[in-house]
Amino acid sequence: MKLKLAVQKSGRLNEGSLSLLKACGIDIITGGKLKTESDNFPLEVYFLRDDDIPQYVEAGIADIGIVGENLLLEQNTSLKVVEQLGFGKCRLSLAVEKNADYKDLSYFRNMRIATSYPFLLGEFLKKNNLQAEIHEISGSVEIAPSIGVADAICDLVSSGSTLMQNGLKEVAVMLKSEAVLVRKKILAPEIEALLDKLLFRIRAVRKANHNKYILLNIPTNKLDSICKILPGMKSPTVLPLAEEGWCSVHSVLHEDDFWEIIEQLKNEGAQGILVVPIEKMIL
Ligand code: PRT
Ligand code: ZN
Repeated sequence: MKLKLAVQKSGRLNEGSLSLLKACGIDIITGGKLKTESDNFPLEVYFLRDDDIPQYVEAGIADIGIVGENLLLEQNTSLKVVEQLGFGKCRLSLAVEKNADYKDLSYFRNMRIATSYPFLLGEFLKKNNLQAEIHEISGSVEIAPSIGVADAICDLVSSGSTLMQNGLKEVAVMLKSEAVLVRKKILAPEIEALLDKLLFRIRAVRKANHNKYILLNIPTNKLDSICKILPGMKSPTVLPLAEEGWCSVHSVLHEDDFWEIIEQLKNEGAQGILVVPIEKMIL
């Protein structure tokens, strides 16, 4: 039995999905085919348009899939999100013409808003008690205001450069999104076990991406105060240096605390600080 995974064939989530598999030690042969399999993990991969992935998983043609949360919410499916994957990050935002006199959401009252996300936009307008005209278009939403078919847009934004190039400004963020792993509600026990195995690997990779291995030299008499600063997985590893009165301390830092902790370590007299990426982290 094989676990069947649907990923985007080409587009913004394709590379991230394939790199994730690679980081999990799963080799697959890619090359324009619609279906491929791994020779070192019981996995079959289907390459599809992102819009079709939720239906394929709901119908059980694939057991799991990788899609943007934005798409999942727009399609309003019953699929369960098993894991946030940390790539394909973007936001669904409302944007208006750069020179527009925008103050608050009431600006959108009775406006024509172009979007490929009519469901989410409709919900957002309802929640904010706004009546506006939703103009659904499937691509190049950002040119709608300049050609006069809409007054504003609701679209995905990541760097913001597309909005800028089209003379628009982002004025409200409706939701934040990233790629997620979704699953069919009920799976055969053997498939469920394969999914657990894959998830174990994905979590180890994701955890490693959020952490850094740190090595530093300190005067031995500073050991106590330095150990209080370093969280470590259990407690830091301490090794004596050839030079009398000095030791080397090894530990793991989370990216969120990283700069803060480095600062404190330097203030305590740490020297020769090395920071190294971690490939996998299994706790
Ligand atoms: O062919 P297929 O149907 O599979 O692909 P698609 O063209 O429908 O989707 P694709 O590849 O564009 O996007 C797939 C998913 O990537 C989306 O559903 C999001 O979850 C995620 N994602 C992340 C983005 C962006 N960032 C993004 N910036 N999807 C689209 N964009 C577009 C946006 O629509 C706008 O046109 O990029 C432009 C804005 O980018 P910036 O960087 O200029 O702000
Ligand atoms: Zn699509």
